[in-house]
This record gives sequence, structure tokens and C-alpha cells, in this order.
Amino acid sequence: MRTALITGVTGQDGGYLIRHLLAKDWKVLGTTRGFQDGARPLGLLNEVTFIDWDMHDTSAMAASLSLHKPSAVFNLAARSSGQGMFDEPVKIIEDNGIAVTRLLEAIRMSDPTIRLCQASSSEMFGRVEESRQTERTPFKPRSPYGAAKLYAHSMIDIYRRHYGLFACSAILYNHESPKRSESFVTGKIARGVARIKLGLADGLKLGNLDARRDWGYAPDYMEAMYLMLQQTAPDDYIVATGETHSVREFCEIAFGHVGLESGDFVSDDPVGHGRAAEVPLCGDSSKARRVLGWQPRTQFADMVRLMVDDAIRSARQLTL
Ligand code: GDR
Repeated sequence: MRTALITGVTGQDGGYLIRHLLAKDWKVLGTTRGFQDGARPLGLLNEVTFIDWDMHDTSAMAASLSLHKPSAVFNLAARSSGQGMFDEPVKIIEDNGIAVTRLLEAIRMSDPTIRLCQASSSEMFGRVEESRQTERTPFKPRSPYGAAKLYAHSMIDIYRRHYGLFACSAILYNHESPKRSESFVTGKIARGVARIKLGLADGLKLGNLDARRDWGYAPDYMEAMYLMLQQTAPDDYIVATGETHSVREFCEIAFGHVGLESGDFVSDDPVGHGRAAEVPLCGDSSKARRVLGWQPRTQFADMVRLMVDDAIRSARQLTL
């Protein structure tokens, strides 16, 4: 049985990655800073062995890797994204950037055959000039979060070339699921629609409805990360759907799914939710499709509907 370590295992993506690895007969080790809303509802945390892990201590991480002997590490641990991309910039750089260098060092010191997949972000692109980004598009991050992720992405490349580590960077575009929290717009809309449908709320306040995103389905993206570590050589891959949709479209499908008109319920949030870089990023995932044989399986509208269905189920349970 092969063993994988997932850092930040209790976030949205962790639960889906656990499920994917278990289905492939892997043993799963996990680390967490605290329990969020990802893995617990999937009921899979009992399947995970939690290990001691301090992302600020290279030697301790190396010792832990030597003790538990994973052959793959998925680095999902990260600080503040979405609205928090400018909050606590020093901590963001520390945890999303420098911690990845420590992890690379720990792997190099303990067992350089360990394969690493880093969860990178489309936020690294920032102010893009190409309407569809590939792995060759220049990065111009516009937030501390994007800059920290880019630093980590660069170190992955450096360790791969200089030390021959099997380290990959998954350039993940927005990816959503029923586990997405309300601090992200999709989770907020899905839960908002559920409350309105059940008579628990009478409106939903949102920021920029014209903002566009390349939104994919989180479980599909975890499959791509898994596939990256199954190749004969390490590389970086864009993981995206290649189509963008607006927040308004998301709302129309979500409300329409329960027989309501979004225009009757959505109003402007005066606090605003603008991002510094309101550039519609759209990823070209041709390389992942060609080399990994990967493709996003879940269509945008289907994802919106399943998020709303899940939010209604959860809201009903809470009101029982
Ligand atoms: P994002 O995600 O910033 O793209 O980061 P988020 O869902 O927060 O925002 C998407 C877009 O929706 C607009 N928006 C609102 N956003 C929130 N949160 N709340 C609102 O009420 C609202 N109204 C409109 C935002 O302005 C924005 O344009 C995500 C995270 O997953 C990061 O970790 C990841 O790196 C990037 O995607 C790729």
C-alpha cells in the first residue's frame, strides 16, 4: 500500500483528495492547523492518520517524513485566499511561500524520492495580457497571496531542476463544491438561495455581479493533482475549464434551479467585494488534457445545481 501525506487536509480540497486516494488504495496521512468545513462532512477523517507537523520547522518536518515514509506529498496548506488575499501579508508570505521552501528542504534531507504536488493558484497571473493563460504566460501577481504562491511555484521549479526532485505545481483556477465556505462567492450564493427557498431569508447581498471567473469542480481538480504525480517526469500544469462565467450567471442558474428569479432577491452589498485585480482569468488546460489525459467532468451549470441542492439539504437539517 502506498502512503500519501496531505497538508491542510481539512480544507475544501482535502476531503475530495482523501476520497480519490482511498479509492486508489492509498494510505492517507494528514496535517491540519484546525478543523474547517471540508473533510469532516465527507465522513472520511477517520480514514486519515494525523501526524505531527510544524511547517515552520524544517528538521521536524524531515523527521516526520522519515518516520512515516510517504511516497507522495500534496501541499494544500495555505493561508487566506479570496477576500483575505491582502490580510496579514507577512503571514501569507511565510505560510504560502517560505513554508514551501522548508517542505522542499525537508524532502531533500529526508527522502528525495518523495513526490510533491503543490497547490498553486491562478492568482499568480494577476494582471494578464493574454486572454487565455498557458503554462508559458508571464506572472504578474497583484496580491500578497498571488506573490507568495508565485514564490512557492518558483521554488518548485528550482528544486526540480537543481536537485532533481519530483516536484509539480498545479496551477489551480477557482474550484468550488458544496464544501465551499460562505467567504467565497459561490458558497455564499448557494447557501443564500437555500435560505430564501426555505423562507429563512428574504434577500442576498453581493458585490460585483459582473466579475467573471473560470470556475471548476473541486473533485475534478484533485484528480488532476493526483495524475501529476503518476507521470514519469515532474512538470507544471494549468488546471482550468477554459470557460468563464459571471457572478450574475451563477446567481441566475442557482435561483432558477429552485424556481426563483435572481433579480427579485439579489441586491448590492455597499461594503463591496471588489478584488484588486478584477481581470477575468481563463485557463488553457490543453497540456493537462494531452499529457495527463485529464478533463473537467462536471459542467458549470451542473456544479451550481448540485451546490444549491446540497445547501438546501444542509439548511433543512439545521432547521429540524
Ligand atoms: P477569488 O474567490 O477571490 O476568485 O479566489 P471569491 O469566490 O471570493 O470571489 C470570486 C469573485 O466574486 C466576486 N464577488 C464576491 N466575492 C465574495 N467572496 N463575496 C461576495 O459577496 C461577492 N460578490 C461578488 C469577487 O469580487 C470576485 O471577483 C479564489 C480562491 O479559491 C483562491 O484561493 C484562489 O487562489 C483563486 O480563487 C484562484
